[in-house]
Amino acid sequence: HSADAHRTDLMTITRFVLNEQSKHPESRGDFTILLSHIVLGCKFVCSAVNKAGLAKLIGLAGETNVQGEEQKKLDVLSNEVFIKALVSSGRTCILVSEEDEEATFVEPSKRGKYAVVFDPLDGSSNIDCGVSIGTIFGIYVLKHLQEPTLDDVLQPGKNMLAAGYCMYGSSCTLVLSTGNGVNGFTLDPSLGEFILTHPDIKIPRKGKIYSVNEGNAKNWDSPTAKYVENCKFPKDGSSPKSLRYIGSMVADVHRTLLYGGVFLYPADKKSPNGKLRVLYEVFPMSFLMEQAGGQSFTGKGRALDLVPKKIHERSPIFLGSYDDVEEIKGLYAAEE
Ligand code: AHM
Ligand code: MG
Repeated sequence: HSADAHRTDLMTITRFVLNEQSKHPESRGDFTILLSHIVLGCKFVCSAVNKAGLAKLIGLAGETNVQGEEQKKLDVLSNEVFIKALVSSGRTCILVSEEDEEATFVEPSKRGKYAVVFDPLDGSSNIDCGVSIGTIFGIYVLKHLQEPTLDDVLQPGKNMLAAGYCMYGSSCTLVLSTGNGVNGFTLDPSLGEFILTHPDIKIPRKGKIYSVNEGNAKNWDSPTAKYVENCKFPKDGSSPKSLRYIGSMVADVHRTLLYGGVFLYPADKKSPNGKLRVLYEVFPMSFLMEQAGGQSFTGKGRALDLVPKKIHERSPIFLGSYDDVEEIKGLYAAEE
């Protein structure tokens, strides 16, 4: 591809997914329609996040607006936008959002075959200081179209059809896998389109970065403590790893995917299941990691093998470069 071809022959996310889906003769465009509704949600949230700092200054956000109406918090607003976009796609039957205690069952007249699990605005504690935040999503397809039940989403992550995230950072980046590798798209604000900018992302086999909230070290289990000690004081003569921790999963995982290394949110004595949620945080990110050639481990086994019993269940997670996660698995195995 010449630079000029890139400039005039734009691979939008819709075109990319249509191309991919056309390889499946049974595909009738349903997935492309679903995805375009997710993309709409991401564009909306991106624009709202970009205006968040300014809106505060001119009184659009905060407690009340100029009309004296209560303003919705950005995470609540993002959730509403995604729920409405997904329902109106006519392609979904069950929605699980971090923001809602209960799953949403779509009314029969608007029902389709996909179940979507998502965190509409992850890392929202970072909004007020302008740090990158994101949306995470995973998609299951229901085999039978009878009355959907919660069991239809309480499935292992390896059954997901697709997963992705959108990061609202210095640019707005959407990373997607439909089970055939990982591709990254960047929003061109002047076109309002996501353009393929990171084709076929592969995570480096070994990385130089570890990413963890070290403030929890006092309560870590011994394999986690040993691993982080090895990162800082390697015993094999290699250089110590760098520590990078944003505290925003999408941003920390995005960096890990591109630069390599590991991201961990382990169990600790206070939270024996870690912090991150299985369905809409651990699964989608693990799906992407595996599709990019990395691994994802819970401390007990492959993350995508987990079978959640509740929609908001949590799990410890260690994900990233293949060799680095292999080392963590070795430390847990030695413990047994
Ligand atoms: P949230 O869903 O309440 O935003 O919490 C999830 C976030 C992740 O983005 C991030 O990886 C993690 O919490 C950071 O947690 P901590 O502040 O304990 O390090
Ligand atoms: Mg979250």
